[in-house]
Amino acid sequence: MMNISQFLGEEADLGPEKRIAVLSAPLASSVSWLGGTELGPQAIIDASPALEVFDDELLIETVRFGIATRPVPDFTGLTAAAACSQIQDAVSAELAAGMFPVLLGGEHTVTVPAVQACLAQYPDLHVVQIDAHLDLRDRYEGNPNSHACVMRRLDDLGVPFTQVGIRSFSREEYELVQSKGWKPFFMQRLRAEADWIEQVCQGIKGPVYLTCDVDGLDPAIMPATGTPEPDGLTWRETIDLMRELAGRHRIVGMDFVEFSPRPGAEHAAFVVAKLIYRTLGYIFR
Ligand SMILES: [Mn+2]
Repeated sequence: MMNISQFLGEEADLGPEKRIAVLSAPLASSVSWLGGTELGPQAIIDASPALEVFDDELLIETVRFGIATRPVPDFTGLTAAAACSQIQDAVSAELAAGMFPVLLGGEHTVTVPAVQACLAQYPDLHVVQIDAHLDLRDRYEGNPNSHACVMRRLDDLGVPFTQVGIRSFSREEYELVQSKGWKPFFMQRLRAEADWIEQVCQGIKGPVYLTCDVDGLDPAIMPATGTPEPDGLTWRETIDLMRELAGRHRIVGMDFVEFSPRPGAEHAAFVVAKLIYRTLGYIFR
């Protein structure tokens, strides 16, 4: 345990009956360019008390649904596999207790054990991925468990998924998508098809696990990530998607990954905290 601070600070006490568990997964073993994701969870938690608990769109105090924050684990000295096993156990325990898990990364690799935990409870799970990247490499720098391979690993598990905000990928990834007949929501497509949110929702059958790589958002609002790709999702596009998804599908768990705090870009941690809070509002209202 490194820090006992909680999401929303003292105001979390406004919801004494806890239904939501904020879990931290400060894993950063396969970073490609700019590091710091191991500091992501604490930075998001630290920014969150600055949020207004009365949601300005929903006009409710989402905090009253009960948000518990688990201590940030220390993964120092653990292999990525050992950390992932811990994450899977932690998410499984929350699900077994009837809690809604919100996982804070850490690098995107942490999604795999979280999805494995959810799959055990929801075999017809569908993953919705917000991301600048396809993350469909079989290996990256020789590592099959790199953050750049996370969706490939989910495909290995047989989980269907929908990819949104994509604007960076290798030829091999693109050819895989073509050969499988997948239809990612590339940014190009998203900007050309006004009904893209409707299309995302129509393509989903079972309960949803939402994985949000913060680099899916535009670097103007989200500069604090390893690979800030231009032309990302705006705040409005992101929350429009969250609102519709939560309104039409049962979201059973979610993560927010690849956030790495940057000096001079303190607003970015606040953006993630608000996105989490708003999305929880859409889910629990
Ligand atoms: Mn990404």
